Amino acid sequence: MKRNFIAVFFAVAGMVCHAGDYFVKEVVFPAGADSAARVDMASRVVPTPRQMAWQELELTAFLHFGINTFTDREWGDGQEDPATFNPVMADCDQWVRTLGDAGFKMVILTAKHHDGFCLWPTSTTAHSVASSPWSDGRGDVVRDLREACDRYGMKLGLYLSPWDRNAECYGDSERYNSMFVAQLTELLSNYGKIDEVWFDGACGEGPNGKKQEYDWARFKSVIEKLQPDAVTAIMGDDVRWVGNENGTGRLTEWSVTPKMPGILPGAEEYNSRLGLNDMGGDLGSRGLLCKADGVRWWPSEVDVSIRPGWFYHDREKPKSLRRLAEIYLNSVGRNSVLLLNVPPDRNGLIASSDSTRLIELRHWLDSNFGTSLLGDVDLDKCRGTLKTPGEINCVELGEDISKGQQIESFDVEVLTPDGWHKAARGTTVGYKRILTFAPVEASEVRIVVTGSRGNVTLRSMGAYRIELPESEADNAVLCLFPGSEMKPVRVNGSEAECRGLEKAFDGDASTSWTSGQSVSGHEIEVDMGCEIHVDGFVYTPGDGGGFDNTIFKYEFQLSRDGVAWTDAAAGEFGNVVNNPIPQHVFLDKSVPARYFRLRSKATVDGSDRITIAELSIIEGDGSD
Ligand code: FUL
Repeated sequence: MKRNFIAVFFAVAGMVCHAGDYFVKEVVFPAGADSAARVDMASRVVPTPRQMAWQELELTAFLHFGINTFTDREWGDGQEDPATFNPVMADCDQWVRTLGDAGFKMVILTAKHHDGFCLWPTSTTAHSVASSPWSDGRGDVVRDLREACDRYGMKLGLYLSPWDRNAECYGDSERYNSMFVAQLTELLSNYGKIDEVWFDGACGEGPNGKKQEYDWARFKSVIEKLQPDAVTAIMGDDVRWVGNENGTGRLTEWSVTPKMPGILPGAEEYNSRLGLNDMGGDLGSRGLLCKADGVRWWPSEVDVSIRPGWFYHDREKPKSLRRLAEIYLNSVGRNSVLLLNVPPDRNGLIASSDSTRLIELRHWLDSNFGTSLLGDVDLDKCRGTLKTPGEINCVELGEDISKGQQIESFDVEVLTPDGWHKAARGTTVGYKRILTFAPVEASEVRIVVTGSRGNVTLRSMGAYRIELPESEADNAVLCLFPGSEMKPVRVNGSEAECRGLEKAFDGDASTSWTSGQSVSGHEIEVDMGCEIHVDGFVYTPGDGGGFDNTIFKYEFQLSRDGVAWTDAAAGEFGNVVNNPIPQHVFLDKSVPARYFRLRSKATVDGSDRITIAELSIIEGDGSD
């Protein structure tokens, strides 16, 4: 590999250093660089010390806690009464102890979510814990968590939502940016060492449709000044969102990517020119390098909740151990850091069902990955000998990323009693890659690198015989009224428009119905054929959710006779765009009805069509 290429590089987004043969964090390709030069330069991009420290954490935890915990919502609208917030038994020690015992190395608290309610007594707004009855208005969740982290040797990160649905000045860009900087300054000055600052990408309109223009450069400089060791995530340039909220990393995951962080000027235009988006499958191939202006070390973080929603909801249950084990393999095992959300409940405690699940996860990790079956390992030769010949079904590999990310493809070969046998094939490795395969009797394992950008240096190699936990259902079973009994009556007042709507009731989320066009919203009216007690409904967006025709604002009406209607619920499917799980809406009380109407008042992308994969009615027994 060429090592004598003199690169011309410059800062796109602040500091860039050149350490010997390496480019720390980023490099811009010189004009006219050919593909070999680009690949060579990309292979010499390495993480900053703070990115390296972050990557080594592997397991980090999110704590979504706030007003939504008490209002049972995912996105508050900022109109909530601070009096609602009263976690009478709040115990940050319990949070940190639970997560520490499970092996998590950092916790990130939602100091302020989109509803604008601050979990610390800020001087910037009255919409905070200081106006709540909790601890007579003298409580401070950030302080309590800081102290607990210090007691248990846990790192602390903070989520501060740029989108603020409470701030009166939101949308008045200058004024709000100053308020946000003041909030950031309080958090980064008064609570000790902060290791990650998490800015969400969600951004809505301010009052009267005003668009808030964030001053990302100013926010970044506050962080650099007050917490220079903190990585900045998502709307930051140290840590990249993996692109989904379901716990799945890419099979091919390049930490070196041409994708430009959204906080940089011109990022949107540049990324779309290169066909790069958060959810894209390819963020780092050679083909992309050839089109790019440069690349940066911007590794992936997989954020996912232990429960269906981000905030605690009584009716939801934690994911099964099987699912969590898969999430580990698909995140940490795919060159990402896992950020697992464990939301405290209304008492201010991590629910026992969740802490039990976390302990199970720890046991599963220890018993499956605690000790490698390899004895002698020669990392230079990429091979290892089993302490005792036996069955294996998993290999774990790591590159020494202080020398960049090199491997593009590799085979895992094992020496069986019948000779060498190819057990698995992979693409990228990066900091850590875990591959599983059918159990095979082995005495030696070797990695055959079939494609690389530069010289490969392995950091670790292990072999295991892992056992995935038994599959079990993830969620509480709700009583859903049979879809086969649903008779569509009208769509937007027309019987003809009901065509195909049965796909929304067929119990198969892989089939969906899409409406015709209508700029004034949509209304679906359905006859269930008999009167039942309706407790709520479940909307499953079409094909993976995302932006396509997904309903955002809804109204739900019920009727006993199809003539007189009552308003049963109205609201928005908060966060449906990022987390397109089935959206459960529970009514305040059970309502007897035979007919229902679902109205879409707005879609997430402004589309004039709606798509429904499934629409179900939650049937109650008449008791509230
Ligand atoms: C999303 C937010 O909108 C969710 O509410 C949650 O905080 C998640 C981690 O990020 O984009």
